[in-house]
Amino acid sequence: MSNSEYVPPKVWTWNKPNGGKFASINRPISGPTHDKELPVGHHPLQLYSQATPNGQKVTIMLEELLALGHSGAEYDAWLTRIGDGQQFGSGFVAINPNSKIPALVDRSGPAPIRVFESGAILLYLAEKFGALLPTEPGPRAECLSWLFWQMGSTPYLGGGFGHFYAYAPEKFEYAIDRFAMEVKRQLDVLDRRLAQVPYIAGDSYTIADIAIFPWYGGLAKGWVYGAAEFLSVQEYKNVQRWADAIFARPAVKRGRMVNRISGEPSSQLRERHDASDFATNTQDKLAAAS
Ligand SMILES: N[C@@H](CCC(=O)N[C@@H](CS)C(=O)NCC(=O)O)C(=O)O
Repeated sequence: MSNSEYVPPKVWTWNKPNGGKFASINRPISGPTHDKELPVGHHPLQLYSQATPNGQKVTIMLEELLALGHSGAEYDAWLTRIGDGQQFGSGFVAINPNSKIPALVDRSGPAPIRVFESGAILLYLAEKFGALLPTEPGPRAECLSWLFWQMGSTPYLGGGFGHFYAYAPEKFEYAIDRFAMEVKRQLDVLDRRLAQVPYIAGDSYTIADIAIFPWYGGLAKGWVYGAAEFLSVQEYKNVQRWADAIFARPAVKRGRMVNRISGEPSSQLRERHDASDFATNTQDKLAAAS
């Protein structure tokens, strides 16, 4: 496949795999591919997810809420293996018609409430527990502006830069240049903001930090796409300082482990059903016990 020879046909048709890393799960149609009910645990909140940056936002939020003493934030985190297409099971599609993790069901009330889209989940939880979202109109607007900034900006980092830098079957200079430029611009937006304030929304830690950290903190720390050197991330000193401060939080460390299926076995808590699971059910402990 040579990109320079490609002439788009009059009408696009889905007649061949595109060869990219996720070719086997990409489809131009939505809806379930198979019947599969979702498991339900005992806690009020049921999360179906994987520890990608979007998944981490929610598990970090839930661990932060529990650390603040909100026992109603107890949750079961079920692993949804997106590489295996589990997001296309009928039960998953019923709670997220967009077939993407994370998806949450709140079963604490008379009828279950489904929430999908990580930004909507963060907002739902912040409002439900009255936490990590300022109540004053000005700070609240600032927090929500940055939350929605993340939701709108990150597709250029993930679907744009990450896809062409790390996953596409060939390296296309045009695409990598275009998205590297945009991602560096985004990092500069954050760096200038964080030169003025300790946290993204101002003086306090909020859902804006929780939304932005797994992507841009992860990029700054070299965890995302292995692109730290390529993007000269060490230049963004304020982003680095902020990322270090967020990563130092125990709830952030725990949240990053939940539904993780790669990396050090001791960092992988594939399913979380109880706070004690962090001490007893990580992959290293399970391997030692078997
Ligand atoms: N805007 C969505 C994006 C979610 C998303 O892209 N999830 C990815 C993992 S990070 C996924 O489930 N991919 C599986 C697929 O596309 O089939 C959100 O923030 O929740």
